[in-house]
Amino acid sequence: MDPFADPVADPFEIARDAAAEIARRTGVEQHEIALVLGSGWGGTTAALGEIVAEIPAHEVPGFSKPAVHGHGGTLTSVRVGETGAHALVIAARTHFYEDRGVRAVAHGVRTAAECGARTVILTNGCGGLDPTWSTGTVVLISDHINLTGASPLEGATFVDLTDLYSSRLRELAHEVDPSLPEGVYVQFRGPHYETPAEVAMAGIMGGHLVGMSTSLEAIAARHAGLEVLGISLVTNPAAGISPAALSHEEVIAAGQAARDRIGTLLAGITERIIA
Ligand code: 8IG
Repeated sequence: MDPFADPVADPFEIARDAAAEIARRTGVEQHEIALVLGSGWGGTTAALGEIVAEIPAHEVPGFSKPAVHGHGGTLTSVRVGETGAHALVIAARTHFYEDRGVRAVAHGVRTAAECGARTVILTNGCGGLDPTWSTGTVVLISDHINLTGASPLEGATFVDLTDLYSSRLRELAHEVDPSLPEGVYVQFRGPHYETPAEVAMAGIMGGHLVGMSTSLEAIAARHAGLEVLGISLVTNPAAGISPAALSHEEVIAAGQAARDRIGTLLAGITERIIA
């Protein structure tokens, strides 16, 4: 039974239950940072450090079995590099298009906050609008345009989204790799990819990346008091940017080809943030 199917259940209480279960199963009292791994990023966990415990996500309140091939379905506690700090790696994202509602979409970052995290790194695979961004290009998210028409927040919850994608954390990421470009992420509902006309619209609006995640989670994370870093892996040129059709297989292959490089990058950034 999906706890988010009950309209009177408190989503923040479900996040507290999830955090308690994670602490019990991992033996780790506090996870100082959380990472949400999107398409293409699934192979990067081991690069972050020593794996302390790996939990099937559906055994933790509010998380479900993965809906998509290439999305892991695990929650992993990692001791980061040579530090004593722990990262919670969430390879169990719920997308808005899965129709479990915004509470399920926000659950990962709310659980991270309840686990003691101060920072969340949101990663994704996405389409790129810049034709010079070849498959495998990593882009720091500087801002977003949320085209889902939804919010993870309910009622009169007014949250400031200025500097949502922390300029401080982007500077730290640039210390690890000064060459990383930045771009505006445009979240569509999906699950279909865009038409070329929609991609052209995203560009006119000021977007550089198109995807189906991250924006709603970033809003929920800010509301939960987390500092947010967003990192995109361009797994395909957005529709109409290249003459080729889009496929999910292409996305998975791009992630596999980039695995070691993006694992090293993610580990470097995570250590820099914790230090
Ligand atoms: I991976 O081109 C991946 N996810 N909306 N568009 C959208 N989502 C994506 C894309 C893309 N590539």
